[in-house]
Amino acid sequence: MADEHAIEQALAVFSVETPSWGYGDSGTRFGVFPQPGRPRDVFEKLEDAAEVNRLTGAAAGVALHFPWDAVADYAELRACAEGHGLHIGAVNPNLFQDDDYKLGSITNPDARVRRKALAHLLECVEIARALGSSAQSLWFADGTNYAGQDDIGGRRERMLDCLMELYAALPYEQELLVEYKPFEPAFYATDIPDWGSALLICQQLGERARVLIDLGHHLHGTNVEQIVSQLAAVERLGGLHFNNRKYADDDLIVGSTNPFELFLIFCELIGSGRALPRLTIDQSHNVEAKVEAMVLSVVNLQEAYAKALRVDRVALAARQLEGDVLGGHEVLLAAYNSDVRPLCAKVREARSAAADPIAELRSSGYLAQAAERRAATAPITRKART
Ligand code: PSV
Ligand code: MN
Repeated sequence: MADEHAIEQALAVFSVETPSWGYGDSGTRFGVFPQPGRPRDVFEKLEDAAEVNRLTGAAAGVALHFPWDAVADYAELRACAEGHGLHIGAVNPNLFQDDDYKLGSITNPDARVRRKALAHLLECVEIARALGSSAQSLWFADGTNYAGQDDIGGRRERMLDCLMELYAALPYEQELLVEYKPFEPAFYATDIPDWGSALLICQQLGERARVLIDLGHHLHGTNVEQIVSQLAAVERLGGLHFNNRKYADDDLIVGSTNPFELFLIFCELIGSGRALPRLTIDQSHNVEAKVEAMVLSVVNLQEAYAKALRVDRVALAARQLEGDVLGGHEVLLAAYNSDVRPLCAKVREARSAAADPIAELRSSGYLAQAAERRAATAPITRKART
């Protein structure tokens, strides 16, 4: 059994970024069901993020999405975050909603569209600088729906040209995270379909370009923890986007469908012997209560990490050396089946957070108060936005 004190120390500094887009209105293409009191601008999203951090003690970073979170005064936004005890996490440029991007953004056959996409990426570098963010987190919806629609190799070259310009403009403190996804919204050839493609791009760009793994971005049966291990080994694991899925990119609460996979991912992160990379929740809540969903996701992450910390690595290595196939598996199961809830509650309390964050959220009246306050005021962004 691993040393409990060391586990507590590791849990005490565990932290995950929550996504601004997970707090606001979102849904599916079939409908959006607005929730009473939902935040209407980035300032109100920060209020909700601060509540998640207050309850869990492990969510001080907030990832932002632009232009969704655009404001006129980034110094004001940064000060607002800091006033809540938060900091701005990764900046996520959005190159998937503008009409111009119908045939792609940085891969578009039209040079004008590519320049527009690059200009947005460069704008996000400046936004990150103003907000004190240390990462650009890139996901491209680019791809084709039909064979012959565009030249696959040509698209890759156009993409690399743009990304090389972006990389050259990155200040030293910013890293570049590159996400991949096999399909959706493109259904024939997504331009960065898998971790190998993302890695090749990163290797071409430079050492501050790393791959970001989103748990919802794999075909069924993919061994995600093995990808974690491979990328960590070559120091190209930039981070993870946590969510859970049953079918495709479902963006459900972390650990709700496949908690064992989550545990195994943390086992590989710890086993790599490196510091944890940037960890971010990437969820979009449709019918579930948004703040509660976020709190539960952080709690599930804390518990998965705690279980992985409990793996008896000496015993595991011994079983593996002996060729004891199920012996090693049993060592993992012993940690996975242990009850880490009291330990996590203790660590949260030591961080001045809640022993039982969900119960505390429900009894605190936070949501009702936020709804009342927001109903009585105009969103701040309307005033601040250009
Ligand atoms: C795309 O599915 C994605 O995972 C990317 O990370 C985006 O930035 C995020 O979702 C929100 O749209
Ligand atoms: Mn993602």
